[in-house]
Amino acid sequence: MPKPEILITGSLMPLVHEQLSAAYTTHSLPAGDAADDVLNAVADEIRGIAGSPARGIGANLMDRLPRLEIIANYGVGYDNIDVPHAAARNIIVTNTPDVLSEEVADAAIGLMIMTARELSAAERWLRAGKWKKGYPLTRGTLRGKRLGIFGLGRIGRAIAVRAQAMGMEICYHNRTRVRDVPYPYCSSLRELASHCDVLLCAAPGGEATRGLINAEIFQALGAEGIFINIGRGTTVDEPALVAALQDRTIMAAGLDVFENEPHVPQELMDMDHVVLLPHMASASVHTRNAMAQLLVDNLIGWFENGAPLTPVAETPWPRK
Ligand code: A2R
Repeated sequence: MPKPEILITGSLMPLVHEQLSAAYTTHSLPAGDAADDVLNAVADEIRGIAGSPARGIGANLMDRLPRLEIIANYGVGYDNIDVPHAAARNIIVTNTPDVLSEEVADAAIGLMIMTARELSAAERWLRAGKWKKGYPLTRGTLRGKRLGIFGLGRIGRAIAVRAQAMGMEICYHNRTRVRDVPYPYCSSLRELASHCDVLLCAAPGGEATRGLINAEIFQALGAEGIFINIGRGTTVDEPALVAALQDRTIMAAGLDVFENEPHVPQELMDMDHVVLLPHMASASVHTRNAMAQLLVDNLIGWFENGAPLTPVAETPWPRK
């Protein structure tokens, strides 16, 4: 039997390249026009994709790969993939849940503290030699504050546990109420925003959440409110967020994700009451290796044992 041929759509952790090239025939998909040369040469043989989150995998690419069976995505979010199209073609999509939840939750808490207590602005102040002038007391605090989590899934729950240990009250909004948590449920995002002091987005991207966090939500969060996003930038109406920060509709924001990465609007760069991170919540060597290993194990599980480890809900295995 010839080895399965795998397309790698971007630069991934070294272990992915090492393990996949040891077990399979691999092909890297370059950026730009050079991609066509690779596809012209190998498209008919590709049975699996190791997917970089930085690259979209749309219907066009899938339909150039007639033997494609599985797309193993590097990341828990998979809004870079046209999953309905994959499902329609019986292509399995896998992601990397759980192995990053604690790391992302750590980063979310760090970002929340940085934002409320102005830690990065204070460090800039010190480095500018201004300590003697005394840094102003921060208006923001997490003492006595309520955290509203939009997306109480694996990551959201890990954040809630930490925030509760810090003395914060928790409330949340999902489409479906979670039965096994003690936190109050808000039946809409707007209700959540008006009920909390810190609104934290840990929901997935994609069409179902696009632009949901908009001017109305910032209005509901209010002038003492803080917005934190470690989910996806597309969930936010970014111009509305810029306006809400500029006119102080909300107090501050901490953002690890943006609508059009790696582009960050200059207006956000120019404001001191915003903390900006380069989509790095899961980005430790430890956790990225765990994610990379799960990606590889999904491909091995499929090609060696006929069962992926972590298929996404839209492409369940065994098939329904
Ligand atoms: O709505 P539900 O009951 O399916 O709850 C999910 C919630 N969620 C939403 N809530 C309100 N409106 C929506 N349109 C909506 N879509 C999803 O987000 C669930 O509680 C949560 C997602 O949790 P998990 O599926 O366990 O994902 P995980 O591992 O926590 O990662 C969340 C996201 C990733 O998709 C990446 O974008 C980012 O964090 O790294």
